Amino acid sequence: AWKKYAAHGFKTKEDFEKEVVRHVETTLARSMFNCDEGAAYSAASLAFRDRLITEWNRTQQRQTFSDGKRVYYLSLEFLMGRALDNAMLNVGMKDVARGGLADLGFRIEDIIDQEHDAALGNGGLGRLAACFLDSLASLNYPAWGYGLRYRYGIFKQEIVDGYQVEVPDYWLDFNPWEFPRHDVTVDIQFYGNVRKYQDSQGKQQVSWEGGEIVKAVAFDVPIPGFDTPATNNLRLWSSKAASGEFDFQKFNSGDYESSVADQQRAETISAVLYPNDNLDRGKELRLKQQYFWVAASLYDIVRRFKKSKRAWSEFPDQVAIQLNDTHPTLAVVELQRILLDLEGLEWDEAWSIVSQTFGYTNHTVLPEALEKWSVPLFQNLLPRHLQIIYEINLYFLQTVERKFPKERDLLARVSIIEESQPKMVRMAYLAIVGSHKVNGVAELHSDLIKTTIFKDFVKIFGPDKFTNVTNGITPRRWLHQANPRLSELIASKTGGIGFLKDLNLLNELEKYVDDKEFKKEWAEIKYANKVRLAKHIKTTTDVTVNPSALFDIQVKRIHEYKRQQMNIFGVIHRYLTIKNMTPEERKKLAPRVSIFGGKAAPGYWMAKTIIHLINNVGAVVNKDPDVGDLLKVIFLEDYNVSKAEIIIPASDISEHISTAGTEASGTSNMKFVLNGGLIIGTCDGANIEITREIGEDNIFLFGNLAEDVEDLRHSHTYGSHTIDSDLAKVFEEIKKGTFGDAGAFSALVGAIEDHGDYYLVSDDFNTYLHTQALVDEAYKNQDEWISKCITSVARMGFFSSDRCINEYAESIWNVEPLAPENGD
Ligand code: 26Q
Repeated sequence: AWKKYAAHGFKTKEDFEKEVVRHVETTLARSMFNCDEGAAYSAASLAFRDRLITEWNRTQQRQTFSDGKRVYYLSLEFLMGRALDNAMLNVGMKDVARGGLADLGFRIEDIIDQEHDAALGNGGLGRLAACFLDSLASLNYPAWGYGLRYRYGIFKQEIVDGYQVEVPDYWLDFNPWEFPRHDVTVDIQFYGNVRKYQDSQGKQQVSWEGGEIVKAVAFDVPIPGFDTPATNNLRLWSSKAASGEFDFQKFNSGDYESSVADQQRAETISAVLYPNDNLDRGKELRLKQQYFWVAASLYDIVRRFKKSKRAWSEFPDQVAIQLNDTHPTLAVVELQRILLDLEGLEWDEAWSIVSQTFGYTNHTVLPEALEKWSVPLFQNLLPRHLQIIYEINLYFLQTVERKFPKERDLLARVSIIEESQPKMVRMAYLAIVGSHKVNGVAELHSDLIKTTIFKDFVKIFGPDKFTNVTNGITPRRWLHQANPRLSELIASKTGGIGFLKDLNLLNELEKYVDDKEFKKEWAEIKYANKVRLAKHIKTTTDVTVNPSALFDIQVKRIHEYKRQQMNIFGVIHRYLTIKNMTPEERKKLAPRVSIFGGKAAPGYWMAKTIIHLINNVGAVVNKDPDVGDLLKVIFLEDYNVSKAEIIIPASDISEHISTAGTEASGTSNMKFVLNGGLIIGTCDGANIEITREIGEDNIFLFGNLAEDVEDLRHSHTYGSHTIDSDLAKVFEEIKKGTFGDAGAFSALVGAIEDHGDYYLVSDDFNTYLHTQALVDEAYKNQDEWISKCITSVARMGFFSSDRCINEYAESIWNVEPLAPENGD
């Protein structure tokens, strides 16, 4: 199958070279004599892009002619990372390109490295959307992604004197992977008012009038599937002033500046990705972004449906729309508005179509992350939508009342409108009422939402509306692309690269758990990956680390619930222990490199304090001659997708240590294990299912369970809260000023000592240290350690995003793959 599609790619490296030269000399208008790596990257990308276009068009045609159901994945975030390497591997032409580039005097790695990440997301939720696109295309599903084309993605993080500094990520200078569709535009309305009137037939009509119009312009990004010609589309909307908006009156009367200001105001909508993850702050511009994107996407989806000339009742048979968290929930209201106000359907008929079309995925139980919008803000920006929400709520509450008469408290609890001051629209409740399925992203999380935040809705709708789809990751990027040598070794033992499409084939590796030669190669690859990361650490931080040391990595967004603070307190404890040892005792210790990475939301002061502490501890530890190689502490600047591809394959152990019940799933846990690293973690999110799959001997679990968290918190507040004695010693050292001005860290320590230790750092600290000691011991027996790694990788098949997407397709979307025809 691999070779079958080669005809659509380049036949030889000479073919490819020719295309690169052509693009350098014509598209880029440069001469080959001054073709630098940047130009070579652009030309190579254009050459691959050209190859994708044919299949992209054929895929769209195939979808149109087959006239079947399509899936639309609505996400405000798509954390795509780099495209060139991925395109080369998915098309299966990387070796050809390597040869061609070499002939032109370039190393392919250097060319790949020129690309700026497409960083249109914060973290897990955005990267999940990107993995899903890869699986949807690779499995031949007729699917579209819809998102926003931010001019600025997630900020670039710089570390200055130990502090995080945010720098704008301007990434669109030249992006060969997007196609502007200046002919695909939608006018989007905001503000204005609602008028009700009787039409000539005496029918009640509603019209939304006045306000302002902003134009949405489509930009399309091809999504190549792996080992299939199927190439799907990711459509990103960009905002600009509607033509009428550019006010010629003002312009002619000399008020040039204010007409330019109007222009800029329109462009502001798609200007910047909000850098908060797991935190809701009701900013009007964010709501504008949501409506702008949702309205443009629905217009597009409805337009496509209408071309088929089917009855509206068939809409849910043709269209499945998945809401990635509550961010696109306005789509529910917008579709109801289209059917009601514009298409003239009756309420009940429209609502039945709407609620059969949508599915809603929840990604969090954290109360501060649950989206709410103030009613006055809504009223001003989207007056008609607010009316429709009130009506949806009225009908919903009436059915609840009928089913559970006398339960007045229940009505107040489940109302989409929170009766607060000001009143608030609860987006998660709206999403539940407007969808036919609601899913969590790991078993524990899906159980938790049913028993806590959405408990009342399970009672109202019954348990079948709520389901679980455990997250997954694409093995193409997170194994084949990030860890080519390991992928090659696995291919050599499992009968080729088939495992990249059927990850359960990894099972074959269990045969080699005791194979000396295989284990030697395995260890060599891990070591080489660590050398590669050590080099990166040296060039970016100027710290020399020993690749033979145990690499202990925690990379993810910085959040108190993810407990990077517990990790760094543990590191301080290790440092103090080393300082108190005799030279003989030190010789018995396993050298360790503690590596951190991740961005803090710019307004999240406590998270920034954690980064500051990590850097200050590093500054002290890394230059202490008593410690030497035994401990190094590294904070890697600007963690992103392309850096993850270097970092993850180099881990011996990684940390997934959230307070039990707080991390919905986690997905980097899966990436680390798939790359032959072990994990230390709590019984939270997907860690639990990872344990079930790989076996509890192959994971270092510790800490209190989710079911006990509530009682522990209660006892902190109403009982006596004594701090773990080892943690108390760590705090003493911080307070002495060993790691710089103690005042800088008083809030971090105070949150645990004086303010209830909401995330249970002290409760879990002792077992965390104890478990880290077990890790040290286990690492000393390399032979057994490697066996654990191999066994774990062999059992990771379940965590492919292909499995995950097939589950969505079957249990939520009811869509089938559309295989390319023979000879296609
Ligand atoms: C909400 C309102 C206003 C502004 C921003 C937001 C916002 C933005 C991003 C809220 C949440 C997010 C992102 C959440 C997220 O990344 N959640 C993670 O999703 C992963 C994929 O399911 C899970 O693995 C993680 O456990 C979960 O934390």
